[in-house]
Amino acid sequence: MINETFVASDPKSAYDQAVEKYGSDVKLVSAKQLKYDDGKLRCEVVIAVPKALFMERSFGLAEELGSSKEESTDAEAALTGEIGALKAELESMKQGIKEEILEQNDIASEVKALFMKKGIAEPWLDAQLASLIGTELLDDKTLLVSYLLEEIDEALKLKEEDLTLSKVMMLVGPTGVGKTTTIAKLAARYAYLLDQPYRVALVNLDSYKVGAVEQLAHYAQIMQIEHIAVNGVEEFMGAMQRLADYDVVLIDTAGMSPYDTQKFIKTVEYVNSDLHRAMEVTLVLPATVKYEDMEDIHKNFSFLGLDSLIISKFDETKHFGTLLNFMLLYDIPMSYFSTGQEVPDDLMVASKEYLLERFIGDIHEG
Ligand SMILES: Nc1nc2c(ncn2[C@@H]2O[C@H](COP(=O)(O)OP(=O)(O)OP(=O)(O)O)[C@@H](O)[C@H]2O)c(=O)[nH]1
Ligand SMILES: [Mg+2]
Repeated sequence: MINETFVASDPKSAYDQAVEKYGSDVKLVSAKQLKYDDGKLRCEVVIAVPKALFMERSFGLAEELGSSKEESTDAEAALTGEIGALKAELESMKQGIKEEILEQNDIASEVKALFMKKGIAEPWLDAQLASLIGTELLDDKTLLVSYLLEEIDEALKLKEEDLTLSKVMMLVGPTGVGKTTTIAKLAARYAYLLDQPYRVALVNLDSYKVGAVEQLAHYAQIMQIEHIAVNGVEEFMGAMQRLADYDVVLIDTAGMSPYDTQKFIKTVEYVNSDLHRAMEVTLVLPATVKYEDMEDIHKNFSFLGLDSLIISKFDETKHFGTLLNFMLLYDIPMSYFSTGQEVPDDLMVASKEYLLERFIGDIHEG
């Protein structure tokens, strides 16, 4: 394997460069932030790739050695370029015609406006409506609304709770979204509330917030379960070794604003440490998430390799469109919903019906 370093202003962008060059199977070795000679902070992300792939993508060697294709001539290249331009022009004309048809259709316009008002993004709606041109769905409002709801239902993914496997779950997310409270609820669920009791331990990686250790330790004490606060990757690996026999290990992390590069880099180190156990990284996202923040949250947290989504603060809003939008765009399966402040009661296994019922209620209110 060869290590290659990518540099950008934030870790996700540096990682994206690596993915663009090598595809999504790149192995992340490390990520750190450095002050360069020009005084600017930059992130260096190191990835490992097989030597042959490195040679091919960096120097085109494999192609040179293995290819017997003749070089295309200038004339061929010009022709290919022209055909490409024509195709693009045709595509844009087709797009224009579709937009016009939809704009002239009152039912499509009305339903689109309704879904947009409830938080569903325009590009997703446009794509759905364009695929319906020429069908009777565009002539009937009720049918069209049902169709779009079905499409949303189909696009939502669930992460089923598997009670047969032991699990390590790390909860990450913006500040104050309910990570620690949800960990306490999950701990109670696994330790006491299921048919069979599981051996549960809590690990705290939040060395930033004053009182963070005490907050989790307090829950651990009430529930009489193991609790370890660690600082640094070495200590984390040691703790995980000590907890090797536990069925469920829940890891709490520091809340991070999408602009907290230092904390992200630290968390990447934890995520990539060699635990000898699969770890599920779960983003805790509040149902109240703002549309403007969604993209930044996804951009930064997806860098940690998100396996699932816990939706918190379900009780704090009646409007779920923005949240649905997040899932339509980013395709991360939902595992649990947090529906209030009460530990352990206000937690439920994620349910499409529960979420969609609320969204439909909101749609019917107009
Ligand atoms: N209404 C409501 N409040 C919640 C929910 N989950 C957590 N909270 C409250 O949100 C506040 C923050 O919860 P924490 O669990 O400390 O959040 P956190 O993500 O661990 O916060 P940081 O560690 O500071 O990033 C507390 O007052 C919780 O009681 C929920 O589902 N609904
Ligand atoms: Mg916390």
